[in-house]
Amino acid sequence: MEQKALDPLFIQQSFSLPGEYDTFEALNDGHINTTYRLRFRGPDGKAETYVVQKINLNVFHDPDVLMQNIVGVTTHLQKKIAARGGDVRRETLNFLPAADGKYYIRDGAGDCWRCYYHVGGVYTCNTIDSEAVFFSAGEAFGAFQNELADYPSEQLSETIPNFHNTVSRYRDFERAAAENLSGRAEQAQAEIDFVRARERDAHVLVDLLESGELPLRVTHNDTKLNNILFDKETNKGLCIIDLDTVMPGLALYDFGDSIRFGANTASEDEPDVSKVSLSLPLYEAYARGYLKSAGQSLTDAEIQYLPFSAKLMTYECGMRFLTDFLNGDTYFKTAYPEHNLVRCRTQLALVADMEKKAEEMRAATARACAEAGR
Ligand code: GN1
Ligand code: MG
Repeated sequence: MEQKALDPLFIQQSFSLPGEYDTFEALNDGHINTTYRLRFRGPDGKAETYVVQKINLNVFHDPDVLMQNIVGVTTHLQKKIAARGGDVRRETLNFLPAADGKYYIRDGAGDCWRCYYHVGGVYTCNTIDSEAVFFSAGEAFGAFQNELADYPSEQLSETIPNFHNTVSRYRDFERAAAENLSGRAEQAQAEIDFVRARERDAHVLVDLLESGELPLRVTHNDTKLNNILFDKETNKGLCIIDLDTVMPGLALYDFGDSIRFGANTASEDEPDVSKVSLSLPLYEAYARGYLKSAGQSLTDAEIQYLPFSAKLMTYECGMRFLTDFLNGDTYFKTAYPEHNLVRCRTQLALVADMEKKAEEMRAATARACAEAGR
């Protein structure tokens, strides 16, 4: 993927940012957008820092709709935070409008950029071993879901249609395997077989949603651990970021995806799959935190499928990495040719480990429920 650098002065002018340009640095966490931290210094020497992102138009085709969603959601959150006496500038993102009132700008090359105030005094993590911090991640995503429970979902557009529709994801995977555009299908035969052997799983939540047994809610849909800013002083989950995929969805997508990423004992692209496993203590810590915040609003059916959702979201993600590998790396940013296959392997190894630990996951969920009064 092409990496056009940010032009600080163009950004400054476009968003009317005060002060004198100081520094910028690239932040490399996400697989989709390109993110920078940009700093300006005022005449009094005081610095103001912003986060500037180039929107990936290959993934998000309509930046107007995307930013309407995000600003709608952050405005809603800002009101809630203010009403409970919280810190509006730190507990959610605050985007800046450009001169035309839109929350993004388009440069001469057709690229779109957005800008929000940087939140200070925080850290992010890609892996975690602290149960207390992961508990707090669960609390934070549960609280996020609660605060959006009354958001008018008809005002939200589907920024990526069928994003967590595992049946349509499976179809995309089979198409990629049949077309084999990259010519690499043979290299991934074991992974293709693994995904095919579990096709039935792909239907479970889709069917329950269709039959009305699971409710549609406003959900985040990308609840990776590194999408939470943790407060350096309190170690609490302070601010949820990466709001591109906030859409109507299942609570189970959010729970499952958090476990997929955060309760893995290895990172998402660990080449040594023997390091991959589900940490049961981390699973239980997250479930306790999530149920503490959101437990009262979940239905019995949602609670019943919590452990399954962790496996399903891991399966989905593995299938998406595999699909992209077969297609020739056209979706996720990759750093080397086998990157998507390596990522796929960690996900499928985690699925296999979760299958072995299904009973323990159920028992841990039951304990977390009892603690939350469910
Ligand atoms: C992408 O944008 P980022 O890196 O937080 C992807 C998620 C995947 C994730 C896997 C819009 O998330 O769906 O689960 O990579 N986001 C999009 O790490 O496709
Ligand atoms: Mg992200």
